[in-house]
Amino acid sequence: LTPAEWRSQSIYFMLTDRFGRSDNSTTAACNVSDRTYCGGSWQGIINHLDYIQGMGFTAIWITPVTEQLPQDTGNGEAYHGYWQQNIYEIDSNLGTAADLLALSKALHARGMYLMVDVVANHMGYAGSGNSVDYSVFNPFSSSSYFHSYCLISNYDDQSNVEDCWLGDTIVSLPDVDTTQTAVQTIWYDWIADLVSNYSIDGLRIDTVKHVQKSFWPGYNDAAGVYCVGEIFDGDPAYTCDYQNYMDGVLNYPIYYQLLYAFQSSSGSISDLYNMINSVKSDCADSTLLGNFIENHDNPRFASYTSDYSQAKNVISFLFLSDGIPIIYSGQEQHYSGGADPANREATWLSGYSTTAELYKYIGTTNKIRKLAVSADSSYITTKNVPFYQDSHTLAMKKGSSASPVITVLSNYGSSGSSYTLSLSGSGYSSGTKLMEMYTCTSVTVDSSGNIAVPMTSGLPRVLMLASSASSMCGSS
Ligand code: ABC
Ligand code: CA
Repeated sequence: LTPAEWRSQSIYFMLTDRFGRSDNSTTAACNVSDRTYCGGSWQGIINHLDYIQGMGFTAIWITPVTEQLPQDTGNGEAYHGYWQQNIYEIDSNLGTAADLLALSKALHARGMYLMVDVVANHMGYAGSGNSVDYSVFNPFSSSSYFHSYCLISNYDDQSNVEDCWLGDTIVSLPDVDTTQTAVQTIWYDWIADLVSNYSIDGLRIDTVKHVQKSFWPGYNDAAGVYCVGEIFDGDPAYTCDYQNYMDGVLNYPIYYQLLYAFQSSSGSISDLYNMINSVKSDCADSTLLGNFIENHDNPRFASYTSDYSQAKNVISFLFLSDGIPIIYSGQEQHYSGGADPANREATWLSGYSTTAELYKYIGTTNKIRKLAVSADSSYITTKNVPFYQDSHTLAMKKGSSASPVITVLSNYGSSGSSYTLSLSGSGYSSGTKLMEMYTCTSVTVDSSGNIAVPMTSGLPRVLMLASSASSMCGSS
């Protein structure tokens, strides 16, 4: 799938080991602090595709599929998939090659897509950097394929970040010397084969900032599908530059400001407002970024605030601003685990409830976004414009200038009062009939061009042309 085709998708991300089990158990124990395999599998994902599609997702992103270090280390097992030793075999803890292929086919049969996480920066070894037995790796079975051992010690020094090793003295992440032509050839051939063998539609690329930039265009080309890179950094100037070397990047700059703005009613709306504009100007194309508020490396949103309205505001932002929305499995169940490994709860322990409040909210929000895409052919490529802010409220518009979708967010939380926000600056002319999509409330633009937005309980509001809204709200 091309970058242009990915723009309108929405992605559900899971650790394969933690989403669904082949036996469909909803009670099998998974003690996150053990950091061991809990029994999730590719077949388990196949078994629960209705649950994912029921929220409106059109794609899934799964953790790496390659064969991992086999030990139970002081840091646990390689259940997350980022400690590979043999890139030509798959992790048998997660299933067989036939199972992975079956997952790809099952998705395609539903018109859905498969994104796979891949690692080029390192392999994994149970032991300190001085003790590595390189013969366990396939390929790269000698130290000559690697940068010499040093742990990353200074994130402000880019050559230290690229040439030294991630990991610690318990599990080393031997750092592949990606500047060697022979290494580049191996990786480029490998990624082309992986994509073709499993009919993969997109890639999430791990540890992008730990590899020299010039490595990535060749990798992205060889993959031949949309690639979104992980650059774990909140500075838009730093992170966006990588979009000059691959199709898209995970939107860490927005992640932090979105979290800070909505984790409490005193969060800064203006910092988020400004960051929307910074990302738009620093990134080559903000509509190809991957938007998220949770992942397996950071504490869950609900660990910062248990408030459902604040959780809904960040979800609405992810879906209705520029970029591809990504929801991390368990977010729809309002899971609240803190830092790694607590944020890696098994989804099956929720019983896959489809009546959970955020499960339903995500479904509605996916519908609104799909409606916006189908009603306005320029919606998905037109850049989002923030146009109103006060200390608790942000309004933004996206789509054709004649009929943008307007999203109004607030950080008051569920105890927020009911009031009418007189919203100016939308660009809609007086008399235009709009529909508020979460409540199906009709609103007519007044004679001064203002919109009387009915706010309550800190909930998000989304307005679009009433004439486009009939499939969700009936005829107006
Ligand atoms: C293991 C244990 C954990 C233990 C940890 C020390 O070691 O399991 O319990 O706490 C995998 C596993 C992890 C495992 C690691 C290391 O391997 O999933 O459980 O942790 O063995 C990716 C993946 C991630 C994966 C790896 C490794 C990479 O998403 O799941 O981890 O393949 C760095 C990397 C980033 C990496 C992340 C975990 O570490 O750059 O690729 N993620 C700063 C740095 C970042 C750094 C980040 C976290 O800290 O700049 O580069 O990410 O360590 C903002 C700044 C940011 C700053 C943050 C903290 O603050 O703008 O730059 O990030 O304001
Ligand atoms: Ca490196």
